[in-house]
Amino acid sequence: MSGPKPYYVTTPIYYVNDAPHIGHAYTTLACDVLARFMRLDGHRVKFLTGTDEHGQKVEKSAAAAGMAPQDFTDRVSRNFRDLAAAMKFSNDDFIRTTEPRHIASAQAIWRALDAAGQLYLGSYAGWYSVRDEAFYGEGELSDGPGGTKIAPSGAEVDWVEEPSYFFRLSDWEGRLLDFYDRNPNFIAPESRRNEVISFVKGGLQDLSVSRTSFGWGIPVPDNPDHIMYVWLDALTNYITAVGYPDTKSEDFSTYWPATLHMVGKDILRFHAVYWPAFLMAAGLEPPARVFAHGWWTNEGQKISKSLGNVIDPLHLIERYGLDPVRYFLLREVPFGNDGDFSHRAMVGRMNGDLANDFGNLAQRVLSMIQRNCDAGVPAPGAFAAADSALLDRAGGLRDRLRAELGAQAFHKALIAIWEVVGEANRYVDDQAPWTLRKTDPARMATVLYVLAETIRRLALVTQPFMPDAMARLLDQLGQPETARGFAALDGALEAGTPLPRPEGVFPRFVEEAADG
Ligand code: ME8
Repeated sequence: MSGPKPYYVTTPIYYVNDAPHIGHAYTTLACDVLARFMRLDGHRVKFLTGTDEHGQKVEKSAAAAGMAPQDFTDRVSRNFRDLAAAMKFSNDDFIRTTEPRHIASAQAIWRALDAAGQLYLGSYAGWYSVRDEAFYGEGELSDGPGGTKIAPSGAEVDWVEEPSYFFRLSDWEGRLLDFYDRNPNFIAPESRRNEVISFVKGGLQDLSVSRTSFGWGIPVPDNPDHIMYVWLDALTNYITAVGYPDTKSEDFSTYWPATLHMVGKDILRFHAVYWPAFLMAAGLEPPARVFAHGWWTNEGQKISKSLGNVIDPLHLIERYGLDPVRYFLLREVPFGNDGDFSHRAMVGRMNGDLANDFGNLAQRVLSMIQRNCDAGVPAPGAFAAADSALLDRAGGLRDRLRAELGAQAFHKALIAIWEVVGEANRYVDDQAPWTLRKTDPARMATVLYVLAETIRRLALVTQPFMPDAMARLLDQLGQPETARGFAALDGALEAGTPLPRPEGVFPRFVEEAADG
């Protein structure tokens, strides 16, 4: 097929045991920016998110809420959909693991693994953490209070003994190492890749892939005493959404293998070890890349329900506005590292980078045009070196962003955009169009044209990060919907285009008003 490569990006599917918080919003936001960028850049895109609804943890949460599991998951899953709408996520699909399409797909991968001789019936005796929905070896645990055992994640584990099917994970050690070797970009960032490789080199045990001590899950085909282990069920969502088991379908052939699974560092092992092993064992290709990002804390503290410091993204949006929140989350912390949310840092970015740097640039240029150029794009004369230099820098952003976002370096992409914002602000000061108005109106028109065109280019490439503010800015530049894809970067503003009265797109955060 010709044209740019199709792009398939996925978020983890979130457990419906609890309300969505800033961590969930963060992962999906990162994927949303990539999906929007790739669409604007002309790719066919599939962006998937959803909810993980089976397993012991969800069963327990439903019981604690006094609800039947299906009613409970319906309710909590709805909260995740509402979050997606509030954050303006542009996902093309929202998958729930309780849907018939997924149950069929999970049972199909089970059958494929069985047919390939990868499953056998045995019994599991060992440690299990309900919070992590994970099995742990004795050697991974430490002692907790009151004789309890604690997993590396900090979760308590219980001793479990039950009949179980096993997946022959131990057979895949060599093939996984070989796969990592041949696909150096499969796991990012680099430090995480090294962790995964040393984990696999440490030896893999066969994995328990069914449970019998509770009932909330997908029945194992031909043996309904067992339900599928929730991680085998959940990981399969990524192929369900492209039509598995119909591997000949248009969607499957277009989008599988996925371009990118975005996950938090807590669940990298499942995505970078178990998932490619399941896929290869079922005769399917592993995804091209798994990126494990870092962890958010709140004002320096671990975010947890028991500390009562969970950050509700809806409250953030209400307080600061959606675009500043989207900007902050991806600008503040180098993507891949852990980060800290603080009110101070949020307001600093909002008032500094957004209101002062970008907002003022747009507002002063567009107001000058409004007042001095008959409320329309001025006609430029010949460009001086400084003019072409600025236009070239703004025009070069598309390639720069392709590279940075190809590596999921969101913060570097934003830094690159703000370098051009800074140059444009220096250019305004150097060229002093307010002085030219009296001394050389023709040159003033050129300078204002160069600035308006620079702002148009900045607005186009910033759309994936802040879609609302940039849509308003492009409105103020008289740009129709049809001129907002990256192909528009090959064109330029047309002199004489009428421009509406400008309005600020980045309000300042005023402390008193918020505390009242
Ligand atoms: O693990 N900082 O679901 P989950 C950053 N259902 N990201 C965070 C975060 C924080 N403090 N807290 C959560 C599951 N996240 C499984 C996934 S996929 C086939 C199944 C984000 O609801 C981060 O992306 O526990 C993390 O990996 C994910 O939420 C865990 O969500």
